[in-house]
Order: sequence, then structure tokens, then C-alpha cells
Amino acid sequence: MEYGEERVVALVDMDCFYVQVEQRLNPALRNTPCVVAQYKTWKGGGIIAVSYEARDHGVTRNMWVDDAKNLCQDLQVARVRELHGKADLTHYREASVEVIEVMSRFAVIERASIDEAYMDLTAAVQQRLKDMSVNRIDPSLLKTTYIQGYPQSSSELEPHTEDLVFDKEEQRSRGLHQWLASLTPSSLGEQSSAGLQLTVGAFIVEEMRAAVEEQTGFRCSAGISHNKVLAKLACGLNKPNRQTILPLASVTELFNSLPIGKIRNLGGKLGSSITETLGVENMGDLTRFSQAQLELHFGDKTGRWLYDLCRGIEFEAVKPRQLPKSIGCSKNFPGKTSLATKEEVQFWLHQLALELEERLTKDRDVNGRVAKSLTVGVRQLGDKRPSSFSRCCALVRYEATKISSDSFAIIKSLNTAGNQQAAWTPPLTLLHISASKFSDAPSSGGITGFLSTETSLSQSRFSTSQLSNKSSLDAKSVSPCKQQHGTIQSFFQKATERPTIQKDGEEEVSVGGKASPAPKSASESHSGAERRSSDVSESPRRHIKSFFQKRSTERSSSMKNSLNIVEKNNSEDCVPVVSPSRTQCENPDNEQATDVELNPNPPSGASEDLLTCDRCSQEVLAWEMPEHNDYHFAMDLQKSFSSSSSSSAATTSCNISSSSSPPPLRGGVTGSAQSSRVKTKIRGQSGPAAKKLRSQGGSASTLDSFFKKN
Ligand code: DCP
Repeated sequence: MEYGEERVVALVDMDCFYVQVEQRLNPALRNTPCVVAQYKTWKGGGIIAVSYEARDHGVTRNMWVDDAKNLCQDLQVARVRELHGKADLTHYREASVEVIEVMSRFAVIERASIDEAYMDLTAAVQQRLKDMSVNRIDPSLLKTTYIQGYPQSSSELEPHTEDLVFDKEEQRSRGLHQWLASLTPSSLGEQSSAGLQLTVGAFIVEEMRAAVEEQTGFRCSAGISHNKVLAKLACGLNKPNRQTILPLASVTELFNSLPIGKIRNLGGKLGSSITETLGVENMGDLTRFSQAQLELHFGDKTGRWLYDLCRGIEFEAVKPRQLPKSIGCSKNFPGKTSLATKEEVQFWLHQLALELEERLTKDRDVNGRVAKSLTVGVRQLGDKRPSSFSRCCALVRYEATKISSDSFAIIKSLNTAGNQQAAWTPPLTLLHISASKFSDAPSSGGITGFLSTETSLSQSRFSTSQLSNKSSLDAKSVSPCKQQHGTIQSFFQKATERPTIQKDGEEEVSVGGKASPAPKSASESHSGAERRSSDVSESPRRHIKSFFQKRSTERSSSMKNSLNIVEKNNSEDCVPVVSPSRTQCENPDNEQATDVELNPNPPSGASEDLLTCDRCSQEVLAWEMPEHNDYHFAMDLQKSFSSSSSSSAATTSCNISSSSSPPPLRGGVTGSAQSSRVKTKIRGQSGPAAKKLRSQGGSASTLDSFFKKN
């Protein structure tokens, strides 16, 4: 066995996952060109998942539904549901759990995202090989398996077939036969060849995929190779509903034309830095550099890793993990929708807390565990980082009121306006809260015991005002605000309907002490007043003003009800959840809230459930994806306005640019042409959606037409 060929590692990835979930819910959508769209605002909403039938018509993720319909008249559209004023991913999350459950019967798996999982099949393969009397595998057991690099087309191997044109399935079958014929048979006791091991691994994955389809109705694709990087790469080579073996011997040819950014972990800053530093584009180009050279440029560890990686060798372990390490939710408030008062911050913290409470409760019931740590993150207006600050404290109990009041307490010192003011400065463009640090729920007296202890403990601490506010904090009672989903819509809405700042009756939280100034970035110079001074007065705004004014009043009064008194709690179990940790962990009761460090990682940056954004290559937690997509859709909208409208549009348009923080995430490289999604690339990379839209008549995207449509 050669160095780097010791293991059999697979990645299984669901095909157009959200679409399949919607198709199962509504079978009429099956076998149709179909998309899942987020919100119904501008141009029918933004597309986030596309069936393969729709892809055949040129429909891609990130298009507007209306534009996609121009490409495909029969396009069916399913919509992401909404709850608490934001996207509700419950169906997808639950479907993901079903799939993971089936996969786990076959191997120890590492859930890598909402729809993909790695597995180390080495032990299972050894066992199968022992059980097999003859180490030959019948091609009929590998009905959906491709072998990358096969059929080899040398005239020696295929003396009479150069001129024949094969369709894809014939090619697959020929490649598979050729591969199977090339495998070294091994007898018992003799170590099997790497090729044979991959083949047995592929056989196991065929069984697993069939079981997933039979038991959930969902189809998936897979890659089988010797490590996670190659397995991931292989998985994207022959989607949908197919799997691919990537032997080490086929890596050289593949890497010779594979852009560095397409490799797992190289889609972000490191990939760009390699390209810039060494002046190379493709993975294969790296083999020209010695280990010493790579170490010189990128440090010993990374240099050594790259030296192996460009030869297809990698050793990152598959870490057993089926459950997400964190559960959270977030919401963007771009541009003029940014949160500029304490009331708004509290209101939205509570909306997020309602969702968190619901999901944590379900998780506790299903998985028998409880989270002990609560993390709150924010991004401030003008900040170009994914998250300006995050802080954590003990998660005392699963109750939205408590979660939101503690959340407020630990971030309130970021407000430089001061405790006596109604304002929140600098305004916030992102709020996220998440729970982590899970441990088993107590078994005897179990969860009930846990809860009743907490309840009785807290009852004595619970202030009357908080209790009396509880009912008014119910999601139903805040319906005027609930309707604000659809960021672009609310974005425009907000431009016209800033709620009145309450000068009197402002909350005075009982803990938290003095607000300490948060570090300011240069780009943060837009004060709330400045932003508002750019108010628009052109006709489109006037048209809708009276409509929104009513809402504004409703919203304002509903938000008044959301004021909380922060209660005290203990935070002895307070631990950072981001590793390396730069999150400040604190007691909401902390009188001296010190400045928090900057956090370059995704909030609660556990590595599970990360999706890679096709637009900016950054990795985003699945539960943050709707917000992240929204950011891009808003930027597209802004671009289409600025490209289609003259200066008059500039005055009427909402000033997104004042908040043009890049999308939330890790990795740092932005630029819509970049994508680390290997499979996307291999299927044929599409250019930035915004560009496409403009060329397809996006110039009609004026504010006037926006208001007409909505
Ligand atoms: N997703 C999202 N926004 C994104 C990317 C993905 O909401 N920018 C969601 C919708 C997808 C799911 O995550 O269905 C899984 O993402 P994938 O990138 O794996 O893409 P699909 O499963 O949709 O398609 P494919 O068959 O290409 O994997």
C-alpha cells in the first residue's frame, strides 16, 4: 500500500437537497423543473436550490425567480417557509436528520453540512474483504459507480475503439469494467490492493445510497477515495445520483486543470494567497515546488500539508459526529434596516430567541441533551467582517424571554450611546444567537428535573415586569413586525418607517453597568443621523409611506412590550464556543463588560453544518445561509439599480452601500466568480447572477418597478 492510500474515505452529498425535500412534501413537483426560492419579494424571490431538470434549462442558484421563468416557462417554485420573520429551515433540518440516521447504520459518520457526511470506511472494507470468499467484484454491484480516469483511452488498451462515440452511461460501464479487470486479486492473509479497497468501499456506499433512497425517498451522490479532500472532489464529478471512485493514480491528470480554489479548504484566503504568492492557478502546478519552498512561503505545517495535498495525499481524520454542535439562528438588517435603537435590538433578539427555544426544546426531546452555553454575535454597521463581536454566557433555561434578556445583557455594553439613551450606536446589521456545549440531559428526573429546578430557581429571581411581559412577547402578539420578512422589502420599508425613538419609559436593565466603547473601524463613520439625513422624498417613497406609517405605529407599540428586565444568573459554566476562541464569555451580570476581541470566524464556529457560498466562496453555517443569501440578493438588487438608473434612482434608492458589508463569513475572499464548490465548477461554472440578470433585462430593475410589483 502506497503512502496516502491507507484509508477508504467517502463523502455522500444529497442532490439538490431542498428541492428534494419540497418534492417529497408535494409529489406534484417531482421530475419537474423546480426551484426553491427564498422569500417572495423582488422578482419573485431569490433561488437557493435548483432541480436537475431546471438546471438543464440554464436555471442556476442565485437567479431571481422571474428571470429563471424566462429561461424555463414551466418552472415550479417552492418557497422556504417563514417563522418569526425569517426563513424557517425546519423541514430541511429534519430531512437531514433522517438521512444521517440511515447513513449511520453503515459506518461511523461525520456530518459535514446539512446535506453531506464523510465516513471512514477502512474498517468496514477490511471486514467485507474478510467475509468475501473471492476478492472479485461483479460490475452489477456497482451500477452507479464511475471510476475517475477510466476508461483509459490509450491505443494499447482500446485498439479498435478510438473512433467510437459513447454516451455517458456506456463510458461509465466501460471504465468500470476496465478498472475491475485491472485490480490485483488478493488472497486471504495478503494485504488487498488500494484499488480493491476503494472498490469494496464503493460497494458499501452503493448499498448505503440505496438504503437512503428507499427509506427517505432522497437521492444522493458520493465520492470514494483515500481522504476527505479527494472524496469531496470525487463526489461532484458525476452528480446527480451517481458515485465516483477517485484512485490516487488519477489525481495528477485531474489536478493539472483543477483551480486551486476548488479544493476543500483552499476556497478562501489560503487558496488566494497560494495563487498570488506562487503565481500558479491549478493544483497540479504546486508539484513544481519543493517541500522546503512551500514551507518557506506558508510555514512548516501548511507547507508540508500542501506538498502532500497537491499529490492527492491528506490525512485529516473523519471525526465521528452526527449531531450539530451548535443550534442557532441569525438575521441580517442591511442598510437602513439596521437596528439603531435598544428597542429594536431587544425585539429582534426576542424573535431569534423564540426560534432558538423551539429548536432547543425539540433537540432536547429527540436527542436527550441540553445546551449550556449561549453565544450572541453582532455585526455593526460598516463593519466588513462576518461578525464584529460575539459573547457568550451560561444558557440557564430554554425560554425565549430569558434567552433574549441574557443576550441583551451581554451585548449591551457594545452600545456606545450609553444606558440612558434610547439609541443603539453603532447600529447593528446582523444579530445571531446560538446554543452550544451540549451535555446529556439528566436521566433520572431527567429533563423535567432540570427544568423544574431551573424554574423554581428562577422564579424567585423573576421580576414581575418580566412575567407580565411574557404574553405580550409571544410571536402572535407581535404580528405586525412578523410581517417584516423579506429583507429587501423590509429594507425599503425601513427606509420609510423608522419607529419613533421612545425617550420616556426606556428600559433600564438591572445589570450590565456602564457601556464600554467598542472599537470603531474607519468605515463606521455613518452615524445614525447621517444615515437618516439621506432620507428620500421622491414619489415611490411617498406612494407607500402612508401604508407603512400604519405599520410603523403598530410595530413601535408592539416593540414597547418587548422590554425586559434582565435577571441575574450564574455563569460558572461559561465557555467560549469558537475555537480558537476569541469570543468573550461572560456573565450577563457582569458590571465591567470589557471590550471583546474581534472574531474572524463564523459565530459559534463549530465546523459542522457549513455550506460553501457559490458567490463568495465563504463557508456559512447552514442556519445562517438564508441571511447570507439575502445579503447577496440585496447586493444584486443594488447593482441592478445602479446599473439601470441614473442619478434620480440614486436619490430614490435605498442606500445599501452605506451598509455594504461583505457577506457574513469565514475565509475572507470575496468575488462572485469564485467558488469552492467543486461540483459546481465541474458541472460548468456559471458567472455571477447579477451579471446574468443585467444581460437578461435586469435594467428594468428600477425602484419604480419594485414598488409596482410589491
Ligand atoms: N443552500 C442554500 N444557499 C446556498 C447554498 C445552499 O440555502 N447558497 C441550501 C440549499 C441546498 C442545500 O443547502 O439544497 C445543499 O446545498 P448544496 O450546495 O449541497 O446544493 P444542492 O444540494 O442544492 O445541489 P447539488 O446537487 O448540486 O449538491
